[in-house]
Amino acid sequence: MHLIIANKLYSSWSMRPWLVMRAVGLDFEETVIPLRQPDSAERIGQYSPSGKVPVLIDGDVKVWESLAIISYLADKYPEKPIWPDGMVARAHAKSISMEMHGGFQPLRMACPMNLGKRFAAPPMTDDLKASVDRIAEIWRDTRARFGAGGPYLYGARFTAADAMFAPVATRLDSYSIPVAADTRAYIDAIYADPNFIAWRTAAFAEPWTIEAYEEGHTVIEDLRASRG
Ligand SMILES: N[C@@H](CCC(=O)N[C@@H](CS)C(=O)NCC(=O)O)C(=O)O
Repeated sequence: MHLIIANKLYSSWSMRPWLVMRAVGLDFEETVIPLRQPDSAERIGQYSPSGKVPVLIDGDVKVWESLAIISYLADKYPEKPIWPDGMVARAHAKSISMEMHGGFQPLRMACPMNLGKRFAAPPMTDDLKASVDRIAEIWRDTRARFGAGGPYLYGARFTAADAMFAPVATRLDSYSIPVAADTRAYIDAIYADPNFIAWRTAAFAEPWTIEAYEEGHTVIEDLRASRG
């Protein structure tokens, strides 16, 4: 299988299926196409009918859209624990994953993923606060119902739902958004995940900085400079 993704520093949609594939130990080749380069659109277009990444190529099969890729992998490898065990937990995990995929625009617009910097908190508009409150509620409710056995949403195992929310967790941290202790604990679980650490280490090593994604935010710390 071949997963085509964009910058690990900035591309939250790319991170999601990559984390799932790593979490369940799938072998795959990856190609990183950096965004905002003169040939980015042409290179992505060679693989992706939507002109966006991630896209998964598996022989004759081409799957785009992050959640469709995860869904395809779960169909292809039913023995792999991509979703949590049990119909009820799986239905719940798919509900919150799809809510994430289609929602939280105020957070996504105000706080684009950037693993390399820590920024001052943006103005907390009503819309942004509603997004953050709903995310905290989802994590709290999911962990209370299903998470007793470990630090992830459904307990000891990192599932597709954790992959969908991983770049949400990093945004809350990157943009210094105040959160309750249980929300912080879940963010810390994502930062401690070995596959996430591998992704972030590779992100820090990337040569590209895209100013357009960084302007308008007050930098508190350049993590690539201090730890990269
Ligand atoms: N809904 C899509 C979103 C994909 C998306 O927006 N990808 C961005 C990178 S994170 C992209 O390919 N942008 C192309 C560009 O900016 O030229 C998914 O879930 O995969």
